[in-house]
Amino acid sequence: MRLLTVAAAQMGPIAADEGREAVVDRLLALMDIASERGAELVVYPELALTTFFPRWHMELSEANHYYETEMPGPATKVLFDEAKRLGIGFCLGYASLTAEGRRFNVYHLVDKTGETVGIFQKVHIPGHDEYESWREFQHAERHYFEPGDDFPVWRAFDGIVGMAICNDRRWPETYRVMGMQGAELILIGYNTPLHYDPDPTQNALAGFHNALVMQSGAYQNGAFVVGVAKGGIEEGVDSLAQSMIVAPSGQIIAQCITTGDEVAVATIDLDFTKTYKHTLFDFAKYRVPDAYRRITEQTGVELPPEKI
Ligand code: CDV
Repeated sequence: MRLLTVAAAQMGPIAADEGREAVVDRLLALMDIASERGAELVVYPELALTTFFPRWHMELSEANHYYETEMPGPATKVLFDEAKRLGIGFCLGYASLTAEGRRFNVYHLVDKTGETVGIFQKVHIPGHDEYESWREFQHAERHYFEPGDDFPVWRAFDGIVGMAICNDRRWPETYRVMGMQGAELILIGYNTPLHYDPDPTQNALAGFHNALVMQSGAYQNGAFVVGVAKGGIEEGVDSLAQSMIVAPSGQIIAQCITTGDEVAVATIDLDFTKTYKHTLFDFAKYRVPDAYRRITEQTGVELPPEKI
């Protein structure tokens, strides 16, 4: 058995004028609760240090204060220090502005000693680039972020760990690319408004779709998934909560019940992934790459070789 106690540290709204120090205090409080409940890894949401600023369209230069230019930085170092003191790892979502001026929506995985394991850059950037006046609120992520181009996995926490951010979770290849690298634990942070302007008929299905994609991704790749929301009404926009921990069976084994700051904890056995990876989803035995290649030849739609 390879037991690991993981915590989904859901957050309620972060106000636009809530300073980094106040937000980090909330993250520390969640970390302490997770640690008291035995967690060895605490997972925070997407953009966990700021409000979800892509709901507004502004000049990039006006948005710079929403980005981190270093991690840890002056306000976040205490999080790394406390994690090291408690011997707990964490995964933190934030907006990153690199020294070269590149902007990414990232997830940063830190081990129990406070050392960085890896940084993932969100691949599927949803929404739009230009201001769109017909929307109730903007979802201008394509204005604020460029896409990453890979779903790597890392050896950490005695297992194989991958990361994804929000819209990535709706795409099967997100899980499959990591699954093909043996991912046993997939960490996902999200901010999902309950109102979807391009097609409001989907509004009532937000919770269903959230569970559907994460439960399917876990099951079809024999992996645990930890999905963590920033929920509740933030700057007038209501967002889905329902953070959850999903087993390779596709079953939800822990779930948040509020829309605010809350911790859901589960002790998982990473060896349980074999129950699916070595049976129904034995990729080496049952996948038929030639069939995918034939489809590619017939349709002309090319898949990169590593994805088939
Ligand atoms: N932050 C996100 O990526 N949100 C998206 C939008 C499209 C609602 C999501 O897939 O949840």
